[in-house]
Amino acid sequence: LAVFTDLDGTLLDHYSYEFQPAKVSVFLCYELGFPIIPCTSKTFKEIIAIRTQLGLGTPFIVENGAAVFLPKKWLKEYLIVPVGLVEFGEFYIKEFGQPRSFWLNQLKQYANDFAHLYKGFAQMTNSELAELTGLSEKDAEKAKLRHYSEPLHWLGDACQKKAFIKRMRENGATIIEGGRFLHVCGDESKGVALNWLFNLIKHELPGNWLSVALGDSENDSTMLEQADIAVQIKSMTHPFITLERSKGVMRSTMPGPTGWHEVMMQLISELDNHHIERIK
Ligand code: 2M8
Ligand code: MG
Repeated sequence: LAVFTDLDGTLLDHYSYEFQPAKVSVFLCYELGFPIIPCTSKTFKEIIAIRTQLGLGTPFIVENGAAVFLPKKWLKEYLIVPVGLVEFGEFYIKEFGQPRSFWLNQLKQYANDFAHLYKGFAQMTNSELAELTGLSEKDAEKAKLRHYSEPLHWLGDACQKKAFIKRMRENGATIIEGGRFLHVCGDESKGVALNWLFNLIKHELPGNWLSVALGDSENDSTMLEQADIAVQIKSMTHPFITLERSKGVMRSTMPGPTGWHEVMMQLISELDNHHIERIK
């Protein structure tokens, strides 16, 4: 089982960014050899800090599917030869997104009349962002170090938001909603990045792989549509998002990491029974 997981509001608590309630099931995944692959709107710098805390050596997906980072060590372990990837320190990168500067430019050029209705990460100080999110100033600084997208704190009403989204769409942007912010980016998505990475895993790693995707917000819908098993984690800020998939969706009754633990324990025991049934 390859576990593709959103972080904020899913594996991490919406307010405290802690993952403690899911610790047991995270370690159970390690034991079972299930790679945990963060697929998040967070930046490279933010994930580097989190994967150290979680003890992860697996690939990860940044800024809502804009790029997949593959650790050189991980590629070597599975004898994977990186073809057509960009080299970056200890990683190889598969890029799907355009540079953030492009989107900052589009905002200025085509949505200047909306400028009073939002505040983007580029316009915020570390302490302002920390205040808005509950991140520490150090972590807020990491969230501001973006490469492919610009999150906006929306200050206008729903009607103005609709008009803004329409304008940006007309100019080639995709606007997706996370737990707190509107993200301005291109047509990359968590779903496309998941597919690319899961195909690599299926082809290069031994075993019969299934993918599970866990997420809590609209920006997770594309990965939830793509995965073999979709899990919706109850959100602290909004109701469950609508999915079009014909295959079933599992839903947690608890939010954040408590819900992650709840569903993963259920899934692991079901896979176990299924496995035992097949052996019988
Ligand atoms: C932003 O992402 C969340 C994800 O749901 C949001 O839109 O509310 C990100 O851009 C991320 O970099 C940051 O850590 C997070 C903080 O809440 O906000
Ligand atoms: Mg989330």
